[in-house]
Amino acid sequence: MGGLLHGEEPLNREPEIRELCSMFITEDGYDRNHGPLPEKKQLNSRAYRVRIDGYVGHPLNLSIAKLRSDFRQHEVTWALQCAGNRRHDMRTVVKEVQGIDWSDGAVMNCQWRGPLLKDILEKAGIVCLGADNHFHVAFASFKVECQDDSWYGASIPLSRALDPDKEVILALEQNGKPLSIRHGYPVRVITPGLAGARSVKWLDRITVQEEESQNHYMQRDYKALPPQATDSTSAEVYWGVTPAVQEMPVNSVIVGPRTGDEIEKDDQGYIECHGYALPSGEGGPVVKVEISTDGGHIWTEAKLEHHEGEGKWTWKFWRAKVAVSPGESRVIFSKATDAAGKTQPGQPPWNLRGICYNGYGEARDLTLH
Ligand SMILES: Nc1nc2c(c(=O)[nH]1)N[C@H]1C(S)=C(S)[C@@H](COP(=O)(O)O)O[C@H]1N2
Ligand SMILES: [Mo]
Repeated sequence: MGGLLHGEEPLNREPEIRELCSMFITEDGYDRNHGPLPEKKQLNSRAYRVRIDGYVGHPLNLSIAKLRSDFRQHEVTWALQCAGNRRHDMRTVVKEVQGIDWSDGAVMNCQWRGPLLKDILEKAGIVCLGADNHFHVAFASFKVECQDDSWYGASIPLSRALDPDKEVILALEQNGKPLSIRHGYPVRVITPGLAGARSVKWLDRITVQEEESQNHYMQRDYKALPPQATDSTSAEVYWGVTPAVQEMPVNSVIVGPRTGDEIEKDDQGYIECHGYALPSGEGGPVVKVEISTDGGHIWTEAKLEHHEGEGKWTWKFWRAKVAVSPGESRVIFSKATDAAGKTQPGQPPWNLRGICYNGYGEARDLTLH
């Protein structure tokens, strides 16, 4: 495990970006933890149970064996990302923020496999709540104490959980193998399109309820506060009125060259650049990536690579040859657009926690020979 270690306790790290992007299906994903990893003995897959309760006809306690054998297994490939991915750019391009200094590697494009949450809720006898209900499905893990709460939790709208097109699953496998402890063994929620914070690891309990999860990480973190919240004190009045982040925005990152690189042009005066792009939570796949070498005036379309298993939730690798005049302090921007027409803004509004940053992808301070 190389890469950029942001902290050992709790474990927070991201792979080196070029290594991360050397494969379409990510093997060594980033780690984001708000508390310690549970101990192996807490995760004995024979004793493990997931409780399903709340507004259901008959609460269930499902073993891992049952999750595997009593339900159809569904596979989805999704680029799971932390809402704090690219926080470094918001901090340096816009203004200082609070939080781990994630670069561009808090994302992993993996195959996830397990039963659909919808099938499990139906087995528990989801109570008829009417089409326009505003219920939520809350996920909780009580295995370890977190930094700002005694447990970890999140929720998603019930309507999303029941929509088969949203492919919300309880993942038992990642890339064809049982989950690793780091990524939630023996079972984690997988919520394609949403902030990674909603994909609760070491899942203990699923509750259908009227209100959102009341966990700290749902109520007082992972919210894009308005710019008027400039420090912890001024943020106080905004936590309760700002919606929790769910869908992630369309995004792109330049993986090569990187900020500060020195590069040589080819015989025709071009340089190669490449990177990844992510669709918005609602509108994948990415259908276009454009590159600008003049500060965002003229854009050149990049080539999109095709990979087996790509789809509406996956990332997209892109590659472009662009002309850049020789000299120092050169800047390249990237801009992605998805099938729904969602496109990256030059600079999104600043928010205190530096989440959901999706300003143009960028490589700055390039020296060109
Ligand atoms: N139980 C638990 N689940 C959790 C977290 C956590 O700290 N504890 N972190 C969340 C956040 S903020 C993210 S971005 C993802 C990270 O998943 P990973 O560590 O597998 O990359 O898990 C989510 N699920
Ligand atoms: Mo996260």
